[in-house]
Amino acid sequence: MKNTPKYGDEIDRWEETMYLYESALKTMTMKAEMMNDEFVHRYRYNPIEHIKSRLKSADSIVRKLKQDGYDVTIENMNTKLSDIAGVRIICSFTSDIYQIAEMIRGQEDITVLYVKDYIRHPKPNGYKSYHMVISLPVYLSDGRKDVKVEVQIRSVGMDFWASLEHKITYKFEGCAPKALLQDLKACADIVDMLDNKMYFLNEAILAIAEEQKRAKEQEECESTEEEAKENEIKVKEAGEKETKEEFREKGTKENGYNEIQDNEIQDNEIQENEIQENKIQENKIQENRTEG
Ligand code: 0O2
Repeated sequence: MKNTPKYGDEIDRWEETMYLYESALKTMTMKAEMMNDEFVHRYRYNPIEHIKSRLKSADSIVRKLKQDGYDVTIENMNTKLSDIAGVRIICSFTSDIYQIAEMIRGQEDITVLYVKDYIRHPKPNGYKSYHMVISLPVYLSDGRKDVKVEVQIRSVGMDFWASLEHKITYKFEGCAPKALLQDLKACADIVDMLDNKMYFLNEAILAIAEEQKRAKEQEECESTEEEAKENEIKVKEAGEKETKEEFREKGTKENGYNEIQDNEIQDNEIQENEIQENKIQENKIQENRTEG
């Protein structure tokens, strides 16, 4: 690294600064993608619908600094603005938003500088979103730099409303007619209701799926138990049969018991049966006589 020129020697500070923000943006986007991948891998569920990222344009940076009463300098740009690098994470449900925020908070190399919860505390115009301004490290050849990134986490519904609201109100440069603003607020309330309905619908679907999974597991468990019992009986029967055969074989070997003797036993059994039948016949004749 001895002959490597320092950044300031080759490119101006603006480009270096923007390079840092761009790197931080890539890192944060990748982190969000990996969080989603982990969810899919662990729970077969993706809480993130999509991720958008943007670097604030030079025009917007200058406008915002002027608007807030600051001189347009790189120093002020780094210290007074928090959203030069912005990542927007669009989630399926409101509950996913807080889960993703927790996961971001839990990352060791991320420092949460401040949070603005416009979901629990919506803006008067109806704007809802969860904002986190974080700082994460970017590693350069001459060391580590901590860079600010604004992360906006919101639902599909909230994003739909904010995009259209931005487009509509932008045209009026802050002087939109009151009726239009009221309509936009009414739309925000509808979006809110839809978000809630979708959330409860999803909860109900998950509960049904969980119940079905449990029932299937129970069924499988019961059939395995039944199978085990059947197998036990089969094993027992096979064992008894084997013991009888072993006994017979043993007898053959030890006592000179042979097939001829086997036949003799069968003959005895037949004779015993005949005697039994004769007795039954005699009893019947006796009964008939008594009746007569
Ligand atoms: P763009 O073009 O999206 O970048 P801070 O940044 O915390 O010092 P600020 O700017 O008041 O102060 O922060 P805030 O309130 O968190 O808003 C930052 C961003 O949130 C905005 O950036 C918008 O993207 C979004 N936002 C905030 N309020 C609204 C709103 O009422 N409607 C819509 N559609 N978006 C909103 P920029 O720089 O304004 O715009």
